[in-house]
Amino acid sequence: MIKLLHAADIHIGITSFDRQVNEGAEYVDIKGSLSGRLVEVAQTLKRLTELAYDESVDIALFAGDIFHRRNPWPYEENLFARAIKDLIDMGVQVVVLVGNHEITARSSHVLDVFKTLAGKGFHLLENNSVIRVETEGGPVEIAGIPWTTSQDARELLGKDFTEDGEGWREYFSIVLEELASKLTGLPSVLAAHAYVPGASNSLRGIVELSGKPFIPLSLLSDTPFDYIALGHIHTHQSIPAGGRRVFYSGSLIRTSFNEESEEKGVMIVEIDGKRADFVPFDTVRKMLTVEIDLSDITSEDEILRSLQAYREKSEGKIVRIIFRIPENMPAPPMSLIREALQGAWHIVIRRETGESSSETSGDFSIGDPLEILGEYLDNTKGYKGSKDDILDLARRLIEEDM
Ligand SMILES: [Mn+2]
Repeated sequence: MIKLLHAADIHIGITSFDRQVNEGAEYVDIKGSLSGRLVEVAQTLKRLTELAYDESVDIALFAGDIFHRRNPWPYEENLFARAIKDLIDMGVQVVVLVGNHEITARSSHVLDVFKTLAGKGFHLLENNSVIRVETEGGPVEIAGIPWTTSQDARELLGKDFTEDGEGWREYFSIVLEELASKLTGLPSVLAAHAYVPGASNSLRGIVELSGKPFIPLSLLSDTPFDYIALGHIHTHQSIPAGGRRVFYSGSLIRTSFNEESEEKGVMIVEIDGKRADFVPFDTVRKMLTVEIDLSDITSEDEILRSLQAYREKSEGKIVRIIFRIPENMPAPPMSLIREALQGAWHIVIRRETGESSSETSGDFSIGDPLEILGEYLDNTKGYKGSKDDILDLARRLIEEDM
């Protein structure tokens, strides 16, 4: 039996809902205070390697977006390097697929540095290809489809390519056919960093796909792979594709309030067997949304009491407070909220009146990033003429950024 650990979307370096901490030096190799969310990622990666050991897995497959930024700090790279080393030391073959967060406009990307480990138990899937991986349980063939851009599709299909469902179907059917033709009948896995139709995000529902690169389900159902390991969508889920085992492992930590109620973890799979289990991790920071209606509450004492009811529940969590609030009333002061929920890890305030809503994180007010960018372009020499184009590009980047 050949055992696979499938993880994705680790996003090392993500700093949303962060705060600085002084502990965690045993996980992250820098001096002084450091990002608490980075420590969380490090602890979870540690759990991942322990699970790989306990389960005696043969292969650890990371289906893209290891890093959050295209230019991570050296200590963030070090974190992943250590995980690779731990896995290789215990005889696990490490396979890494390139995700959209790793891709740059240049031909080089952040995962390049790990290529020096090729042949030592490390394998990088950076273009559509099939590799053969020798494991203690026997050989396996792993096909990879890294994050795909319109440019990739245009290179293959020329100017016939259109950025819509038909275009992507044509592109991926050629890619999948070619990958399948390279298989020799060994146990096989397909790893893809991509959208597939029907995939959902637990709060927002089915992910909107118009214009985005996606692999049609019927193409996945028709492939011969024993297991399909997906990355990109952060909600862990099984994708119904003609009885095939197709899974998003989901992100390793909670990255937005859409994921508040989700478990985070990895898949443990017998490639040539039946097992495909999700294993949740307890090292992942929890989130809590609290809704308070202020239309009848006015005195600070009452507000304090209504918040204090959540004191215990909010302990150590990333807390979002939604105040339903009459139009002209200000949100309660942050100092009052902090006093009521002292043990909360990070507090985000959302103010909802009948017509509008706005969000405050800590003491800082966050506007719509596109609005802020627009304002910057208006006030900076040389950008005025191209404002709309830049905003359009930024909008696409933000939409892709998951
Ligand atoms: Mn992604």
